[in-house]
Amino acid sequence: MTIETIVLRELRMRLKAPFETSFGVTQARRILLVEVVIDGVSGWGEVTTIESPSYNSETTDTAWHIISDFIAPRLVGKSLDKAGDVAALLSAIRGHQMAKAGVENAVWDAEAQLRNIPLSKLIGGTLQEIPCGVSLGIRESPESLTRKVEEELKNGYQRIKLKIKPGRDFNFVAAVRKEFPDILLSVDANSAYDLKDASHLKELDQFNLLMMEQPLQWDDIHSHAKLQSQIRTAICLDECINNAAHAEAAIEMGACRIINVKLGRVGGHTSARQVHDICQQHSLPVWCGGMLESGIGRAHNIAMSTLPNFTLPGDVSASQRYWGEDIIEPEVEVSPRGTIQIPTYPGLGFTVKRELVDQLTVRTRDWKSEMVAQA
Ligand code: OSB
Ligand code: MG
Repeated sequence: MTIETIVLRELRMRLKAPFETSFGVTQARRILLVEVVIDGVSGWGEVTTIESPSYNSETTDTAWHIISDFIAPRLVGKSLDKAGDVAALLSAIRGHQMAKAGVENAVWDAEAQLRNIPLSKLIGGTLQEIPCGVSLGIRESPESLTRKVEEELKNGYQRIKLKIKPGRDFNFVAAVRKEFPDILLSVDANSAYDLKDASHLKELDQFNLLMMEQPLQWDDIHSHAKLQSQIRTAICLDECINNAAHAEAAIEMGACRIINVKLGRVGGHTSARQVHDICQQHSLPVWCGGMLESGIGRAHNIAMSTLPNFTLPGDVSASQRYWGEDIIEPEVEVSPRGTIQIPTYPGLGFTVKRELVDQLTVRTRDWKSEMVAQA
């Protein structure tokens, strides 16, 4: 497999509705797409950074810089045996997992197409369909949140996750739980609390939540271990886990009982598989997190979610919840039972709508290997 060309594109895509987390409101996304051409075949990846360094330390612009100045020049023209070799070629670049993942995952898509198998098979996936949940942004009132939960339950989603922050937590969760006593319900704080809030967070124990996601600092595993020993609700780590070593440390410290795997945050399919395996060895369930992705990132999430230890419903939901028109065909659809069928076509199993991608693109940069340039 020779990497002939790498194309980096930035797209502007407007969300159908604003999405509020403890760190801010998102309305328009700046999406980075990576296209790699390997032995004549195009593979696609998405860089899942958000616009500001408020989820982790990466942004759309840091990823553009790292891919442009370090990743693409290192990879273009290289010959590889398999996509699994990309991570080692990039290991001298510290951090920047989302930038690396966007490129590595494009190579995975290309390899699966070249081998004529679905990407889910190439990475070792076994599930034929995956269970889906939704992540609901912070809303103005407990009543409007409860109505939104009702709507998504009617759509079939198997698990509801509520974004919370100080002042928008107890009453909101209480209202939803009162109306829906038996649903799988969880909360995600995106690092909005402090260990000093332990007794406040303990109040949420009464709502029988499936989990409480990343209540404390984005990079502080140790404090989560202290909190987990004081509350009954299972802690799920998101922001804290960037690789398999972090997962192992968190598990051994007792910092969480569940881990959310995000392909971008852990650096791509190779690392995601390692995080998955460590959790499986310790009997910890995992699920697939989301970053308001376009269809391309969503398709990669679907493939990853077929690994056998993805036993809890993920945040991978239908394209039409986010976009007027998604950039893949068919769009991602969720069945009335709250599941996504795994595509059986080679690679990602969805077609990229190139014309729409071109219309939405605001900047492009490409790298061609010398052999292609001379031809
Ligand atoms: O913590 O899961 C998160 C969106 C942006 C940043 C962080 C998170 C999220 C989501 C969105 O919860 C989930 C989705 O893509 O639907
Ligand atoms: Mg989260």
